Amino acid sequence: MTKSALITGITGQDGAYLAKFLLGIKYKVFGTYRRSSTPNFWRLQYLGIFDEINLIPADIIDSSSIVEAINISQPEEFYNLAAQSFVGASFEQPIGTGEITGLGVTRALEALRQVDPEIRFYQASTSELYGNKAPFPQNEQTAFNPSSPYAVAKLSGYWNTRIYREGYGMFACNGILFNHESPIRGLEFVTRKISNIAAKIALGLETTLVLGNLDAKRDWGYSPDYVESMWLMLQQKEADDYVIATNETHSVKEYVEKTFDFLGLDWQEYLKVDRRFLRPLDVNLLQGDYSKAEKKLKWKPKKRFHELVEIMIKEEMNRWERWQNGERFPWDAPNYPHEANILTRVLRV
Ligand code: NAP
Ligand code: F7E
Repeated sequence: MTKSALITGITGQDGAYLAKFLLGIKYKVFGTYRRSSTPNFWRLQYLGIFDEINLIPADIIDSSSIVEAINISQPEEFYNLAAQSFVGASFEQPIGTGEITGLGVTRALEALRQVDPEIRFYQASTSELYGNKAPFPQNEQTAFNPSSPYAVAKLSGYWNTRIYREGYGMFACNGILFNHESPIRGLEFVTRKISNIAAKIALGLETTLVLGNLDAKRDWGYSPDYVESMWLMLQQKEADDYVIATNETHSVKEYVEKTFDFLGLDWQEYLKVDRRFLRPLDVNLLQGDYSKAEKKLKWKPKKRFHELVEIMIKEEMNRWERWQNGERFPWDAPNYPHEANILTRVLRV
């Protein structure tokens, strides 16, 4: 029998890859999208699945629209990927982030509890919960110490997911996912920012890459690998929480070096550091331990750091070259403002 899944956040990186994965295993896929003045479906188009998705207008800050989306789709599985997901922006919009990324989860869980508590629920939790000063590698037992308004909002989502599981017996899982990237990652995140600007530098379209904290270390994986773990969690006998990671950690500086090495360029000639990209508080070191997922879900990452860097820069070079040759296709970069024109906060001396 065909299964149905409802994905909030289908227009984002993971939502698009998860939809592609589920369609590949013959699911009927429903996805919610927010009304905006300009269409925002480029990722679904880029992956060639736009026409196969059943779209439902809904906003995670509006409970009634979530209830309606559940009633329309009648899914077996509900994947809650909707979030204000950029840590940097959570310092600029801490209240909005709490509404969407934190209370949004409560709205989704409460809608499911009231409409059909048998629907299985996946919550997109995050390694940002560990914050600073955590021992490493981090696993499901490591204490949380959130270090941003984003992480605080996600902590509320994490606990409510557990509360609805333990209190109401709902099948609700947290995937504690470490950073995962891809060529359809948002341009504000550091990996995509580096590969996009580096490709432009290589093609003479840009002169400088401007970054903030180069010493931060992250456990970076590949988004298409990670969305499979979301599905696996919802296929188990019992609901549980899982760390999804690569067990490797690398600094932002290493990411820059590897990218420029690939292009045969000396990164030191192009990189500048500007404090406008420093966060009021940053997480210094994240490194996951995915042993539980490997043991119980039989999941492990297929792509490693070096392969990820290569996939990202190759795709960006390919796109800019196609663009220079006059080809037009669904893609965000040509419409993205120069970051020098984005004023995020007053910098006090
Ligand atoms: P993303 O590309 O930023 O996508 C976020 C999605 O949420 C977009 O579809 C966005 O819609 C939607 N959204 C935002 N506000 C909403 C609202 N008020 N109502 C309904 N939808 C809303 O993020 P991602 O990288 O795919 O991540 C997916 C989820 O995993 C997020 O919850 C994120 O916090 C979490 N996570 C990500 C990572 C990672 O490294 N990627 C790691 C751990 C956890 P629009 O397109 O309209 O903006
Ligand atoms: O930053 C440093 C920055 O914005 C990574 C989200 O998906 O993963 C993501 O959060 C590091 C930070 O991702 C720049 O300070 C230096 O230390 O790519 P990012 P993130 O904050 O780790 C987690 C797991 C999530 O859950 C989130 O949703 O890179 N960094 N210079 C910079 N970061 C950015 N964005 N831009 C810079 O210029």
